[in-house]
Amino acid sequence: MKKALTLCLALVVVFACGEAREKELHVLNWSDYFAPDTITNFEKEFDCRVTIDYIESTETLRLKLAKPPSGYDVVFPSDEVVQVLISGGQLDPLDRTKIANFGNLDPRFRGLPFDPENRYTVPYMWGTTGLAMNVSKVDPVPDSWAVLWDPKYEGRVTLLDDSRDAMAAAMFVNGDDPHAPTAESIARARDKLATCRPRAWISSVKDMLVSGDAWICQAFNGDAMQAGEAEERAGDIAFVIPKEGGFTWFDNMAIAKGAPHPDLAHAFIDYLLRPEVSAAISNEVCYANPNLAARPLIDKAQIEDPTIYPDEETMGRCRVLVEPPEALKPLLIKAWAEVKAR
Ligand code: N2P
Repeated sequence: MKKALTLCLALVVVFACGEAREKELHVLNWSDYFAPDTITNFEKEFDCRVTIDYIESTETLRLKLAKPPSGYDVVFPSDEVVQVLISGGQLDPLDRTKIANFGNLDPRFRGLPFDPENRYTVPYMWGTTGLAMNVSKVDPVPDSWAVLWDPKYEGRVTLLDDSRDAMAAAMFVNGDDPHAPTAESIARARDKLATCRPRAWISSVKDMLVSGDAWICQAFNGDAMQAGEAEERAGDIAFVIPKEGGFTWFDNMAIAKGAPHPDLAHAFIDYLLRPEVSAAISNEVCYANPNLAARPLIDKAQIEDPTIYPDEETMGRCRVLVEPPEALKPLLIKAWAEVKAR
């Protein structure tokens, strides 16, 4: 009897600990990428605590997930890194029976080439990378990446803290193709970046644009829009895709390998796919939303805004930056380290 009691007690303790562990969720996401109540509502409904770490670049995400288990549950990788994470065993496959709201997604955004059966990833938001600027300070509105090197704006520009994006801007200015890098074009981009005097290498540019510290930023379209919505900057912020070209990207939700709280992780992804939750996020963060069921709830002004949903001509000038060939990766890493060390 005593033995049986002890066993029962032990089971209760194990069960309770398991439950307690399920009450936490560790998220790794880009900044300014949820609505103010997205997390608090989830915490209330699922009676749990969510902790969020923020990434500034795809490299940061790659590093944080490099040696599973990373301790993260839900992570938000961009298209370019998904295949590397899958083949490196850094993501756990999704259990789609736990993501009933997957069906809310626009079929056009399902099965994208980096995860053709959505075994590991579910689309979150998509957007473009171009130039955000404060038009009360920048005149005329530039149409080229070259403005980042204009001495008139020295110390007032920022570049993304991401080797691919920053090097790509330099490659465009050098007349090189960022979609087909070579050892020579990487060296030229490094030298070009070395002559740039940015205020900061930063990916979350909203605050610097709003405060007026930065006037021209290599930026994601939604971050520019968010800055333009701040009272201090109303009407001041423009976003352009330079004539040389910009970038399109698709961000995703995924579960990190060995995630400590897989059930809650699935519940979180499913929650983020609810039409009202998803629409509230894009209404706040101003990124294009692949959730078809959310569309009727998205502000009409957003749906009609070509900065968020670009027209065909603009989309034609934007391309997805794909992973560089393996052989060039060490060169890119070294070149970037040299740029940042200056
Ligand atoms: C959100 C940044 C979007 C991430 N602030 C770009 N992939």
